[in-house]
Amino acid sequence: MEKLIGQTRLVLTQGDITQADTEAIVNAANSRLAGGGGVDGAIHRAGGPEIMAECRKIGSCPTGEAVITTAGRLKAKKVIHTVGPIYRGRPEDPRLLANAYLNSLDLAARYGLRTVAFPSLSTGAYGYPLEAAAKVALGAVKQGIEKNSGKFDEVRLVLFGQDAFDAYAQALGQI
Ligand code: AR6
Repeated sequence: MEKLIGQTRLVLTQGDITQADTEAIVNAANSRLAGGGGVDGAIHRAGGPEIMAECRKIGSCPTGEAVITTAGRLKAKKVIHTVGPIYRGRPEDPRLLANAYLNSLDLAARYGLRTVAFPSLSTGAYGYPLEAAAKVALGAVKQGIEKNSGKFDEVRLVLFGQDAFDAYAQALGQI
C-alpha cells in the first residue's frame, strides 16, 4: 500500500525490518542505547557487534531525538537509532513520538540516505496504543518528507503483523 507525497513514495509493508533493502533503517532504541528486545534486539542480532560498539561511543539519546551508526552486516548502509516515548497518556506523548520520526528523517536527509524504513515506534514494549501511534507516525512522516523536499525516494513503514498493518493502512487514508 502506498501514497505519493511530492516525489516521495510513502509505503506500508508487513515484515521484518532487519531484512529491509533501504539505505537506512530506523531502530526503536532506548535512551541509553543499551540494546533490548523487540526491533532493537533483532537489529543488533542481525547487524552484529559493530552497531553496539558505535552506540557505546555515542552513549545516549534523549527521547524524541535520533543518532546514526553503521549498519554492520545488514543490507542497509546506516542504522538511525531513535527513542520514542514510553506511553503514559501525557499530553507530550504525541509530540515526542512525532519528534522521533521527524528527527530520524532530518538525520537521514543530512546523510544523503534516500530510502528509509521505520518500524512502528513505541508500540511494543513502550505501550503506545497502535491506532493513536499510527496517526501520529504517518502525520510526522508526511511532515518530514515535505520539510526535506526532494531528499527521499521512499519512506517505508515495516509493520510487524496484521494488526499493525491495518492500523497504519487506516491512518494512511486520513493524511
Ligand atoms: N521488524 C519490524 N517490526 C518489529 C520487529 C521487526 N523485526 N520486531 C518487533 N517489531 P518494540 P518500542 C514491532 O518493543 O515499543 C526495546 O527493548 C513490534 O511488534 O521493538 O519502541 C528497546 O531497547 C512493535 O509494533 O519498540 C527499548 O527499550 C514495534 O516493532 C524498547 O524496546 C515496536 O516495538 C522500545 O520499545
